[in-house]
Amino acid sequence: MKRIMIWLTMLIINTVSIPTLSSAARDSLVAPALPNGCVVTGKVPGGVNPKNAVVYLEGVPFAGRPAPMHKEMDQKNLRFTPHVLAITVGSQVTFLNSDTVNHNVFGVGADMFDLGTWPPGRRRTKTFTRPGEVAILCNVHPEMSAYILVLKHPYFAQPDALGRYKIAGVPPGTYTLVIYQPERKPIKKKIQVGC
Ligand SMILES: [Cu+2]
Repeated sequence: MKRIMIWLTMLIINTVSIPTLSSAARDSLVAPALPNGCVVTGKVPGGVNPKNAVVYLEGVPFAGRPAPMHKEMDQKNLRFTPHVLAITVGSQVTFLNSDTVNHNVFGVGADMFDLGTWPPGRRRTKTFTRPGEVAILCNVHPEMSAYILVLKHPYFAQPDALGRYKIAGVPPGTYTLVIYQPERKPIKKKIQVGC
């Protein structure tokens, strides 16, 4: 309970307006920024592994398609890296194979696909056109798994190693801040954004 209170307090303190951000700050933590708008910052609560979390806002009005991204997911030491990846709908993810064995990539969930099996050093790319959670699996190694969260808007961020996040370009309003973690219930909190 105490931990939750600390987190809520931090959330309130940290939900402040910052009219401009340096491009370096934007690049490190922020999803594709929109011009103007407010910045929502905070820190995920203890007990949440920052590497496996995605923070996003629900209920922000957003028309049209968000800017597509191009990300990579590696397969190294029989693991997908990163384990959790957040992208906008329409984005591409290139799957690498940095191991010395063949790997396969297929997806289950919001998008069902099979990129097949390929040898070390090769790569294959998939465009994600359906929003939602996609579990990424390898049929050569059943123990391998990862998650891609495909979002219809740019109001999300993946926390840094310390759990800090920044979501930029948010219009003023009342929204639900969601901390997504695969295979766990999302943590939700109403927040007021103003700047
Ligand atoms: Cu594999």
